[in-house]
Amino acid sequence: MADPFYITTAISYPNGRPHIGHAYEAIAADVIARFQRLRGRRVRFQTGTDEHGLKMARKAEEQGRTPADLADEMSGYFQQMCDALDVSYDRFIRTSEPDHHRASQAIWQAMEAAGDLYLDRYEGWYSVRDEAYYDESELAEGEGGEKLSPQGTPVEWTVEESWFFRLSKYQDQLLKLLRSPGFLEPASRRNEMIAFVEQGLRDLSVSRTSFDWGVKVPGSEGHVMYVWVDALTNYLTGLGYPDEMGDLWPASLHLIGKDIVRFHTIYWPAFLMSAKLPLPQKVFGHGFLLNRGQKESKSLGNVTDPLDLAERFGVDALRYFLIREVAFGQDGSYSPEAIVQRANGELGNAFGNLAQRTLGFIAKNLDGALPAIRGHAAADTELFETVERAITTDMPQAFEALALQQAVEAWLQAVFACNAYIDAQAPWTLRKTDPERMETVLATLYTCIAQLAVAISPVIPASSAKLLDMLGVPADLRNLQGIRSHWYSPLAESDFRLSAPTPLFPRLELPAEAA
Ligand code: ME8
Repeated sequence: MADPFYITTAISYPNGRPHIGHAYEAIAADVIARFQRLRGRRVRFQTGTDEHGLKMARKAEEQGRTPADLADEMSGYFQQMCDALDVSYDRFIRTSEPDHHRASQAIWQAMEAAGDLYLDRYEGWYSVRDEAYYDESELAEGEGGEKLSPQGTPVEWTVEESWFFRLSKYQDQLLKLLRSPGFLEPASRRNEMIAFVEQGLRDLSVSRTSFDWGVKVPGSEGHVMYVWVDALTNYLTGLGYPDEMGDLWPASLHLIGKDIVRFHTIYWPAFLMSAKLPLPQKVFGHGFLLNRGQKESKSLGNVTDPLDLAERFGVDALRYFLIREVAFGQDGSYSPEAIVQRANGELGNAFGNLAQRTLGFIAKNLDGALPAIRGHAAADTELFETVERAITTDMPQAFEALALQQAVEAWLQAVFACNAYIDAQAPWTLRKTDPERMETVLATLYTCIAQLAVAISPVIPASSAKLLDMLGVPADLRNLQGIRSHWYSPLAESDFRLSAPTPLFPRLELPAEAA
């Protein structure tokens, strides 16, 4: 049995409704989780909401409600988004849940037992938007002369009694970790983190006393944990920490956005080192998704609800677009036109039509009976080899390397090869001239289409399942092992009959305002 695979997304702040960046991260993680399941690995996939901290407390105050009430409402939208986008999580964690408070207090006590926590006074800059402390030297100046964090958010001067974590003690170990290949990807994000550690780490303020919306510090009246201490611990909570976590820890992959790499590759490993727990195998910082090249914001009035996009264009069209369009790790841009163009051109014309033509032809001319393979011509062998290479080598290698866009490109090349084959073999002509050859051509296409449907299922799960249902491929064959070779013959000999296919990817029209 291959190693189990534990994947997590960041947990989102439920201080508002989910935006396209949240959808992007959840979908990307889901594609990776589904690919690993397809490979036969035991997968655990966790996502959720990060409900504590000053940002949540202030937003609730602004709205005249309690933070718990705000979190309850908004967390529901995040979970609904995941469900609507076919995100196959095993646990949707909320950090307000009792088992999470218990886990956070346990890791705190482990860090305390290691001698890594001490009480002192914090004086410095804090950004509520980032929930982050910054050094004076990191700050920039805004247009009106005000101080801004490196992320461009406002900072406020904070003075409080606080617990501190001995981050400085872990400097050398962290440098070694950051330099080890594979821990932080893409590699382009490594230098910035290495430089940050090299300039010297200061101990980290890890509790607050000026508000109480958080996990209580054990044995320290009036202190709640700094929100990132509890937030990061969510990755352990979901596995049962502090009880036995089974074989899923350390996590195989923490998938996060580029703005929170520091928390995941410096603070988190240091907390784990202190608590004497194994370190995650990989942290991947994906890029940001922009709306026509611009950051979405209320003032620009370009905030898009991801569920509106899914409703307008279809869940699978949106999922396909996001994975296909953006080189994973880099920033990307989306627009209705770009979604429509990819969906119509690649899903509709290239793959959907291929399936439609082939299945329709079999339904009409062979009464739905699966054609028999009667000997191979060179063109058939060549197509089989092309598809096989895509689904057993190129796509898995790309998915493993988290080169998600390349995995889809490899798939698309194989789809194009099938289209070239159907045009060259012209089964509609063979029907009259050589019906036996026609059957072989259709059987070849049928096999390749089923294999390609399985291989792309992590990206477009619902359409893929619909197609595999139409093709009559049994559930136990819908994995990379199951469709390897010779799986077709028993099916062709069974009395399964294809029905006339229904369209998989209805043609999308551009919304009026964009056309
Ligand atoms: O950072 N494009 O929560 P969050 C792509 N609670 N990804 C984006 C994005 C965009 N435009 N905007 C945000 C937090 N993200 C913390 C995480 S983890 C223990 C705690 C990503 O709601 C962002 O990078 O601000 C992060 O990975 C995720 O969305 C949640 O962001």
